[in-house]
Amino acid sequence: MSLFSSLPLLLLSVVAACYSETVTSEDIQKTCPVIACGTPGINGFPGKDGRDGTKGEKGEPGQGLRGLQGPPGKVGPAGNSGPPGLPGAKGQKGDPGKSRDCDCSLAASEREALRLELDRINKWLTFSLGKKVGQKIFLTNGEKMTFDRVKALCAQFQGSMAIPRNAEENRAIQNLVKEEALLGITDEKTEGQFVDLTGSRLTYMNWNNGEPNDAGSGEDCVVFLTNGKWNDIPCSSSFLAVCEFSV
Ligand SMILES: [Ca+2]
Ligand SMILES: [Ca+2]
Repeated sequence: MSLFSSLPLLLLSVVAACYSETVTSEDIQKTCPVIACGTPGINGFPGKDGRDGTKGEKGEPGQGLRGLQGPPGKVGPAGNSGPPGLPGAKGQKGDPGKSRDCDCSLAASEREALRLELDRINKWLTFSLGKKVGQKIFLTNGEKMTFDRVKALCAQFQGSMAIPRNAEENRAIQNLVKEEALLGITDEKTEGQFVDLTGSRLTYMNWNNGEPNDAGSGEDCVVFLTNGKWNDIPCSSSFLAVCEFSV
């Protein structure tokens, strides 16, 4: 039998029980309402679920096994430079050095030895290759070159193109060379006005007959002829290279 179909029967039983009690009607009015006086009823059905309560506090970590540690992360950016450190401890005293006087005396003896050696080499060169006149020596490498190349060659060896400044030097060159050689003389800047490589006008000249004639398309350089005379020629022509050096 279902609960709802048995409910009227239950109520009827309760009313009958109330009338069967041996109490007065006055007592009934005071103490016995119809249902309260009866036998306690059966508990009702459970109510609906209440609303969710407030969130509880975070629980303690669990007791499960921990996973393996992961790999290290990327290196972060470099930090700012720190303040300079404290000065280091003072070092030990060094060994005494050589005196300046001692070094100078050694250098002087070495310079004297070098000077003597250089004099000997100059004599050998003069004997075998060049011609010395006063404090000047003329040397040739035996090659034919243009004016510009001879000028550069002589400068490379701290010398300059040969220029006879007097008859003695002119004879020295004549004794040195056995073919036509270039001199360090030119009238490139002002036609007909021959100067040395510093631009100074010449005080000694030994031109061949009819020279300088600036023949053809122009002759602005000078060649030393085998007879000791000079002739102006084109600067593009190649002749024997002769340099002069101070000794
Ligand atoms: Ca000329
Ligand atoms: Ca000429």
